[in-house]
Amino acid sequence: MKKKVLITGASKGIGRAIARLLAEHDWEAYLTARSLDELEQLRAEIASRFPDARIFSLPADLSAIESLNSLVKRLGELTERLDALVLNAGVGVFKPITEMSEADYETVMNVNLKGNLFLAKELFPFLQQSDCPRLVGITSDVARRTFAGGSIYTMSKYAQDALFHTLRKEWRSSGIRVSVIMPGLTDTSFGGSEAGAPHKSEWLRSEDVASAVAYVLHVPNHVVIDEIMLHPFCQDWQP
Ligand code: NJP
Repeated sequence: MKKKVLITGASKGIGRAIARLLAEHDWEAYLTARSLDELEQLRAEIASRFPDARIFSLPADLSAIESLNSLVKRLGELTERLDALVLNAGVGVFKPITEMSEADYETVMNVNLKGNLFLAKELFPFLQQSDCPRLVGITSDVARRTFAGGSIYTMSKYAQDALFHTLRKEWRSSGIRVSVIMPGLTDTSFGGSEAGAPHKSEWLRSEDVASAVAYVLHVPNHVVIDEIMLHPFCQDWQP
């Protein structure tokens, strides 16, 4: 029986790499992000490599509760069970606090916090149907450090860390193993930047973070990996 995973932010970057790797490991994958075209392109690519793959595109805007609820409804028409939930979608706005607007705050918090919180809440019944459910949150090393120009994004990642730690405590009695992965600089198009730009050549690849997710999901049932922090060696990380 294939294990089933829902991956948020699967259209690009790290989420896309997670989807590819878990499909290689024969997971049935439910992929969500706003861009249906990119999800469908990924689904087609995986299907061409693995003819037995079961991949579903479920577009949704996680910052909008109606869209999130519609995603959960469509998922419920396809499956009652999830063995894993990978909460990876995230956005950032980077500028000094003196230039931050309320709209910037809402852009970041509505995805990174509200979306994660309420999607986790709505998918709890699906996870309960699994004999070894796992939740993986992709946060950031900025859940443990601050930097100038990163106020709202950093606040959201510290708060995500608190959310996942709370979920670990609240859902332990339901058997849900909660893991947090904190990547450092990763070569994606995050924040509207250019993936593959020369200055990112030594950064983590999306595939490096995906490997950490696969590791966390493939440990024996009696094991839970609480946290993984990974950096490119070129990043001199300081708390
Ligand atoms: O970013 P990117 P990454 N509703 O921009 C989706 C963390 N991280 O892969 O909606 C639903 O390539 C978006 O899809 P779409 C970071 O904080 C990264 O680098 O179609 N989905 C896309 O699939 C984040 O939590 C770095 O545009 C929404 C995905 O989110 C995670 O890693 C460093 C959405 C973002 O893909 C993945 O980021 C670090 C919405 N409203 C932590 N808005 C790094 N890259 O350096 C966006 O420490 N998405």
